[in-house]
Amino acid sequence: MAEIGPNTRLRSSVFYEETVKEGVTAFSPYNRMLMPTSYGDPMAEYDRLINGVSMWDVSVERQVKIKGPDAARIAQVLSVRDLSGIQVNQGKYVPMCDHRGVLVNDPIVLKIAEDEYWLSIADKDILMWSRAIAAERGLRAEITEPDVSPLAIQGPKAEEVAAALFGDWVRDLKFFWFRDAEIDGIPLKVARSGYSKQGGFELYLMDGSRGPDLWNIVREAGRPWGIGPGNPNPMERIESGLLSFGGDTDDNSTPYEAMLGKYVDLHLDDGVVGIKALRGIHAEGPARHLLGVRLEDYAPRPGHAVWYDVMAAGKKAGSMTNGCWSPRLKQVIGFVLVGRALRPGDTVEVIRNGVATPGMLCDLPFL
Ligand code: THG
Repeated sequence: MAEIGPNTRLRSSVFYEETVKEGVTAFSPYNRMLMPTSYGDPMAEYDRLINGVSMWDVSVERQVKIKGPDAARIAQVLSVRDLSGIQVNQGKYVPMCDHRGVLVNDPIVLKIAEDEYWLSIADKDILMWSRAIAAERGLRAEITEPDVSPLAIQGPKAEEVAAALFGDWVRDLKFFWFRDAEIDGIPLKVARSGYSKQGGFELYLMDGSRGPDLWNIVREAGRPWGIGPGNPNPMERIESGLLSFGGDTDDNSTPYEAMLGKYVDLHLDDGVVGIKALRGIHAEGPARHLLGVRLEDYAPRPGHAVWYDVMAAGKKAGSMTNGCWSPRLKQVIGFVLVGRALRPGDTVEVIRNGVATPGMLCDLPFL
């Protein structure tokens, strides 16, 4: 087999060696790193997430650390959601837009201290973006990528594993809130969060040299509940209606077209990047929207497909941005990005590898 990197343009996860020992079989590029996307048995990985507990190397969710007197203002200027009420030790899911009101990211913003915020980002260079916006505005803060690597524990048994690791206080953590913790001298922030609707925690590892130690400590603690490796699971996230920035969005997607309209606060001041454009887009009504589609395809098939043509009344009406076999609905499902004229209940055809499959549009989430 051929080798790829690692080098300065393809950074290695601090959990990389452990994921290799676990038998990782696939990766996806993300923030100039590789995110594990399978360990070779998709149905077992899905089952652990739905019924048990799964541990994920999500260190590709890099942190952009903003520290300095203007940190709060910089976080707000970059976010189209009102951050004025955020408390220290709280996170919020926020859309970030460019000056056109087009999404550039959907991070979790963590308030670490009065003068320190982290943006826990999806795939795009927000370090460069943040530095440029802050400098152009004359705002004062250091903006860096810290040595922080999230490890997620997800699934209905995740709370048991987190309680075994840290104590019962984790049971009282509210969604997106976090606390400092230490295990075997490893510095962490423990948050109730994660990219699934099955519940769970994220351990923000703050010392990359301890990556293998942390992986093995979590693996051991989770053994009674059958923990095993997994990853942000395409089947579960599609069933649950979670957005994949860059997967379900393109270079024209606004928050209103990406199910994130409820996180836009149009009353924010004009200094917030994109807010003026969003006021106009909101008044006019967005051109497209994301809906679900249920295909007349009842054959379980592994894998996960993206950006197929969607036809309505014989004309191209948009794209199916993702699609998968749904183990719980026992049908192929996906998201479609289509014009606003198309509504739930309408029928379409999705062209996959030259073959048209009929389907019906529906609301999200599926489950
Ligand atoms: N964890 C961390 N950082 C991340 C992600 C993560 N950065 C990038 C990416 N994922 C951001 N995307 C999401 C998308 C959805 C959610 C979290 C991160 C999410 N949404 C809930 C929902 O839609 O129901 C709650 C949102 C709310 O109402 O506030 O959890 O996974 N560290």
